[in-house]
Amino acid sequence: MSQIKELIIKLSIADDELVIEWYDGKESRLYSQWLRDHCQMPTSINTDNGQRLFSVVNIPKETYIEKAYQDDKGNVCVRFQPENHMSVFSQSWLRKNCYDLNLHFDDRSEKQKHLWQKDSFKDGLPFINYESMCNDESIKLDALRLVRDIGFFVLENVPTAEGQVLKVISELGYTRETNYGALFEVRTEVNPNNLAYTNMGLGSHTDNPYRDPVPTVQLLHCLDSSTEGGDSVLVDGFKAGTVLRQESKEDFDILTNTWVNFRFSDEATDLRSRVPLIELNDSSEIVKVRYNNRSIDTIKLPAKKIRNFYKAYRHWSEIIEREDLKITFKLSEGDLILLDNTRIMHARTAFSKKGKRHLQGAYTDLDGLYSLLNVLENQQQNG
Ligand code: NM2
Ligand code: OGA
Ligand code: ZN
Repeated sequence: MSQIKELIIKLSIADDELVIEWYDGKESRLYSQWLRDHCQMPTSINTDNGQRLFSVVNIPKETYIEKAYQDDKGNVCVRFQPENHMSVFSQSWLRKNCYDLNLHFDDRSEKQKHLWQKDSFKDGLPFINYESMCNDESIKLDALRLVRDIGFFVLENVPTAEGQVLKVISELGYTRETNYGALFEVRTEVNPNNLAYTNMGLGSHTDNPYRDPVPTVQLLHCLDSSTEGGDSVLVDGFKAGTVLRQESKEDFDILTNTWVNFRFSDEATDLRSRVPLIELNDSSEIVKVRYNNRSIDTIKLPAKKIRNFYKAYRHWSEIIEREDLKITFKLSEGDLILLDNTRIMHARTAFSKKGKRHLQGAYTDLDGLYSLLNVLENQQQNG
């Protein structure tokens, strides 16, 4: 505790801020209303679950800090008027949470990722052994970190039994059921409602952009693979987005600012969405990409925008098919690929009618996977 006591060198009040001089020379200036809003006392938060018991409108507008000092344990005591409310903050809480030294980072942003291209995998693909992942939490953590950092992994030795893809999801999160079912069979069908169910090649795409919200994780488990062709292709859509931005900021801006419609319909379904092909966060960083030439709806833009849109759209389509961005491999029986469908585009090459190719697919969502990743990382940090 004596270590914690030394975090703060000096406390003072300046206008509407609490000024903290930290042990390492850094300074924080914390706005009085922020500090009152983040009060950690049992009258302000439920101390069991950390949830706040009041709303910002309950804080008087004229709130000011009357007094601030450290008690004999080093805690920072702040008296707010006109409420006459005393808040006690630990020094470590203040250091971890003060907004001027700790901006929130966006774990979905391009900035937090290891962007990749073909030559990034010279030493092989990120494989994880299925049994090890199920039996060892540190391997599960490795797998989830791969999803966060590079956007995919390949599970090896998943038993080639029906429905295993749902078992894999139950290890990591929750199944996202759709009109295609909890699980769907990817193999050649007669009268398919989707070109995925033919032997045609499929260009690089993200799945289900016509659904809002989109399923954010896709799994494909290979049960049979004896055709010629039918190779799998992956592209890092965030990397592709950065290439587009470098080559033409104008094209990039058009795709982030223009919302387009996607649609999927069959007898029982009519799904529609309206979304940008490249989505940015509030710091203009890429957080989602979408592309699916098979299911983009009629493009209806103001006439004066159509030419420039087509220039940008063609540029984007051309980049995501570049050989130097693509990795190509053939799934073997028992392999299962899991990918971040907001980032990684996938494709497959056409395959022969001779032989058998059968994948079982399913969707889950990133929120469940990231939640488990956070829990496992917290556990690792706490001991
Ligand atoms: N399937 C395989 O998003 C798409 O339409 C791609 C999806 C039919 C569930 C295919
Ligand atoms: C899909 C798809 C790829 C494949 O089903 O969404 O893209 O390898 N399939 O068949
Ligand atoms: Zn697909």
